[in-house]
Amino acid sequence: MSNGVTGDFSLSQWNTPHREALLKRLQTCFSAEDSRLHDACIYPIQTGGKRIRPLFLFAALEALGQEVSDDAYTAGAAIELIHTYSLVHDDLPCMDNDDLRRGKPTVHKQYNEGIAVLVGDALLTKAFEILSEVSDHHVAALVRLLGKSAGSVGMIGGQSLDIGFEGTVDSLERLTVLHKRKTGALIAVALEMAGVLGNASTEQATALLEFGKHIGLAFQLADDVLDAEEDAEEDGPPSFVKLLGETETHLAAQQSMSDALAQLTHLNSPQALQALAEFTVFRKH
Ligand code: GRG
Repeated sequence: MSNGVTGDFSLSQWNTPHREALLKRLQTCFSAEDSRLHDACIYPIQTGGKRIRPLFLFAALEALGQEVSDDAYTAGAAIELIHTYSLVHDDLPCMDNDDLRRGKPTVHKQYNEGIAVLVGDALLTKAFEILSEVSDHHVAALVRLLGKSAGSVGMIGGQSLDIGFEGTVDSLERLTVLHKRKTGALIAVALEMAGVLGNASTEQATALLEFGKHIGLAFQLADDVLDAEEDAEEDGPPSFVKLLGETETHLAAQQSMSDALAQLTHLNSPQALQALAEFTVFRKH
C-alpha cells in the first residue's frame, strides 16, 4: 500500500506500524504448539494482502479520537482471520479452483485439498476464540456482529448467491445484493466493531456503519474493474463490468466512495479513513 497521500497525511506511513502490530498478533494465533497444521495455518497469513479490513477498524477508532489498543489489534486480527479463511476455501477446486493467490501457490497447491479445508476451518474458529478474549465489556456484541457478517446473511450468503444456489444473478439489483453480502458485510463490520470498541455515540456509530456499507460496495466495484479481463471469460463470474461497462463501473465506485466520505463530517479525526477510502477506489491491486 504505497500510494494514498491526502493533504499532509501519508497512508503508507500511517499503516506500516499498524500492519506490523497486526501481523504479530496474527502470528501468535498459531505459535503455541509446533505442528505441520499450524505451519499451514500461518502460510496464508504470511503471504500478506492489503489488510484493508483491520486497517478500516484502526482508522475508525482514530476517527473517534481513540488509540488503537491491544483489544483493537485482536479484533482486527479476528476479521483478518475470517477474510483469510474465505480466500483459502474460495480457492479450492470445488469453488474457484485457483492455483495462485497473491503470486504464491494456494494452500491446497502448497499442501493438499484436505489440509486447505482444515486450515480454513482452523482460521475461522480461531477468529472467534481470540475475539472472545477481548477485555472490553462489549465482547459479546463484537462476537455477534462478526458472526452475523461472516455467516449465512452475510459473506456466506453472498457466496451462495455467487455459486448460483439461489438462481442466476443477471440483474444489477441481484448483483448488488450479492456483493453487499459477499464482500461488503466483512468490510462494514470492521467499521461497526470500531464503533463498539470506541464507545461511539449513536450518531457516530450510524455514520461509521453507513461509511462501511458504501465503501464495501466501492471496494467490489473497483475490484471488478481490476479483474475485468479475467472475469470476461465465458465461464467467469457475474460482474458489474459485464452489466455496466468499465467506465460506468469505475464511476459508480467513485460515487459510492463520495457517499462514504459524506459520513465523515460526524467524526473528529477522519484523515486515515478518508485516505483508505480513496485507496479503495483508486488502488492498482
Ligand atoms: C467461504 C468459500 C467462501 C467464500 C466466501 C469472500 C468470499 C466469499 C470469497 C473470497 C473470494 C473473493 C474474490 C471475494 C471477493 C472479495 C475480494 C475482492 C476479496 C479479496 O480481498 P482483498 O483484495 O484481498 O482484500 P487481499 O489479498 O488484499 O487480502
